[in-house]
Amino acid sequence: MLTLAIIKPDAVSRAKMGAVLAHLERDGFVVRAARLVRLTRPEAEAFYAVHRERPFFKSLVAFMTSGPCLPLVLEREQAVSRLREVIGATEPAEAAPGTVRKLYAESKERNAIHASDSPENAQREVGFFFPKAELEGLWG
Ligand code: FUP
Repeated sequence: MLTLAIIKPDAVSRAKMGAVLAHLERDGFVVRAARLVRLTRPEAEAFYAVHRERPFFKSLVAFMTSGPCLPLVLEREQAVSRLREVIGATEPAEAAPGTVRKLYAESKERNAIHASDSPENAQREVGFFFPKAELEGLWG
């Protein structure tokens, strides 16, 4: 099973990309695709379109376009639900000990990592960053 993660600009700029990736690999995730990208404003707005009406939307888009991030396609058994467990709560102060956000996030906005929250969203989000041809064979 596949899911989509993004190591966010705060973790990349603080040189925590390798540590976050190692954390995920230790938990059994295998990287099937990866790409260091700097999102444009329209791209970040489209990715987070579901939050368009929320008060934090503008700030979130500014943060997500502030520097490069690393979208990843990750494979593992129960990938979607397991990755959500491994990253921890959105607000790092509330995240369980040992989770990626508890270890590496700075705040609710600058929270180090994104993970798809359902298999349907995983498929949509993988397609957002990785052209179909690149993933041929991955979806089985
Ligand atoms: P999550 O699924 O844990 O990434 O959290 P949400 O989908 O609820 O929110 C998406 C992103 O919006 C979060 F990663 C960070 C940002 N956000 C804020 O900046 N402030 C908030 O109050 C809620 C979310």
